[in-house]
Amino acid sequence: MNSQTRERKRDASKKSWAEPWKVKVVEPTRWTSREYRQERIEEAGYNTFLLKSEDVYIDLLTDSGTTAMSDYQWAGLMLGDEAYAGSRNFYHLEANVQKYYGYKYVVPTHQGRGAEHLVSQIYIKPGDFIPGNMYFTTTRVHQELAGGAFVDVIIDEAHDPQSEHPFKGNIDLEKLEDLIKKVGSENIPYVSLAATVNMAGGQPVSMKNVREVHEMCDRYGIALLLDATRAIENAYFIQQREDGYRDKKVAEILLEFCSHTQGSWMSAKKDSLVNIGGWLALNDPGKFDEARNLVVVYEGLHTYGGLAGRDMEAMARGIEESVDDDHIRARIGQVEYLGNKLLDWGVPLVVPIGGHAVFLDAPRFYPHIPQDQFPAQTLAAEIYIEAGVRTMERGILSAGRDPKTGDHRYPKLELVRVTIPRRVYTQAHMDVTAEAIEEVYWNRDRAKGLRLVYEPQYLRFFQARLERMD
Ligand code: PM9
Repeated sequence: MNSQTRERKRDASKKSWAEPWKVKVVEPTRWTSREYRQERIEEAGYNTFLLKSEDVYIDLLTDSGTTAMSDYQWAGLMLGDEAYAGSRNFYHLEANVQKYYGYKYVVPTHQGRGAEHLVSQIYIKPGDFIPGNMYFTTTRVHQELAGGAFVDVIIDEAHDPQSEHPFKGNIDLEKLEDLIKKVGSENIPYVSLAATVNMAGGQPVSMKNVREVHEMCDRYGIALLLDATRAIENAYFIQQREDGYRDKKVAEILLEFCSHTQGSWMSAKKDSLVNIGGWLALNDPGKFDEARNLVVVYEGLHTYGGLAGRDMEAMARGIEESVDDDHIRARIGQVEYLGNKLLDWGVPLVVPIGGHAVFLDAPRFYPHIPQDQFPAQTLAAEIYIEAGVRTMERGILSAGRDPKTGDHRYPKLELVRVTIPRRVYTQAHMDVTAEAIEEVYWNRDRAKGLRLVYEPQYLRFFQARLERMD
C-alpha cells in the first residue's frame, strides 16, 4: 500500500447515523454581546422564562411546543375542518389515539394541563392521596387544587443524580403498598404514573415495573393513570435497555405499556410533534362521560377541546410520525450526543442521560451556594450570559412551597434542564451549547447566588423575579 495513503480504522459497531429528515425552511437566530445579555437577564429578574425569545441565541428552555413540524403536518393544517361541532380532524385524532395508545375514549384539550385539570376534578375528592413517580409541577398543582395531596413513591435511585439505574422512573412497590395500607385504598383515587419522568431527568419506567404496579393497583381496586407526555421516549428506552424488547418496534412497546393503564393525559406538545394540543383518554365509560361533560365548561365542545380543527389534524399526523423508530432514535441520539460530550469534559450531570434533555447537577457546579440561594437558577442565568443559550431551572424554585407550612420545599435534585426541541437544532448547535456550559463550569467559583424579590402564588418558577446576592 502507498505509504501516503492513510488507512481508516474500521469499527463496524460505530456507524454514524443522521436525522431521518432534511431542512426545508429556516428561522434566523441572533447573536448578541455578553454585556447585552447581562442587561437582559437582570431585566428578566434572573428568570429565563421572562427573557424575550429574540434575545436568545439557542433556545433550550423546553421541548414543549417547540417542535419543527413536517411537510405532512403542515399540509394537514390546510385540511382543517373548523366546524364548531363534529370536525373530521377530531375523528382522525381520536382514531390515532385509539390506534397508537390503545385507549377507548378520547377528549381533546388545549394542552396537557387542560387534561390534568379534568382528570383531577373527575377523580380526586378533598383529602385524597395521589401516589406517583415524582411530582411534576402542573400535574401536582391540579391535584392540590382538587383537594388532593401528592405522595412521591418513586425508587430512591431517582433522587440520586449519579445512580446509573437504567429505569430511575420506576415506582417503589413497597412505598406504594405502605401508603395504601396507611391511608386506605378508598382514599387513593389513582396512581399517577409518568413515563418518562421529567423532574428526575427524563428517566424511564420499565415494562416490568408498570406490569407490577398494574397488578398491585388491581389487587387494591385503584386505577392506574399515565402521564403519556413522553411515553414514546419511554418506549424507546425499554427497547434499548429491557430484556425481550430489543426486536420490538417502539409502536408495539407503547401499546403494551399503555395497556397496563386505564387512561392517560397527554401534552401533545412533546412526543406528538406539535406546537399546541393535548388530550385525555380513558377506558372507563362513566369517567369518560364526566370528562366529556366537564370539557365543555373549561375548554370547548368535546370535539375540539379548545383547539382549532387544523391543530387536531397536525396532532393526528404528528402521532403517526412520533412512533417511527428512526425518528425516536435520532431524537434521543441528539440528546445523548450533547450529554456524552459534557460527560467527556467532566461536567457534572444526571446519569443516565435523559430522553428529552441533559440535566446539569447544580450542587456539583456550585457547592458554595446554599439551596435557598437558588444554585440551579443561578446556573441557568450564567449559561444565558455566557452564550445566549436559554435553559430552565428544575430545583427549589420549581418545587415551590408546601401549601400547609408555606416553607420552601427542598427537593433532593437541584438541576438545570438543557432541553432539546425536536427536529429544530443541529449538531453544531449542540457543540456551541456544550462549549458554553463547559466555560461556565470552569468559572464556577465566581458565581453568586440569588434572592427572591417577587413570587407569584402558583407555579412560581414561571414568573418569579430574583436578584443577585451581594
Ligand atoms: N411540560 C416542560 O417544559 C412545559 C411546562 S413546565 C415548564 O417540560 C408533563 C410530564 C410535562 C408537562 C409540561 C405537562 C403539562 C404535563 N406533564 O405544558 O400544559 O412535561 O401542555 O403539559 C413542560 P402542558
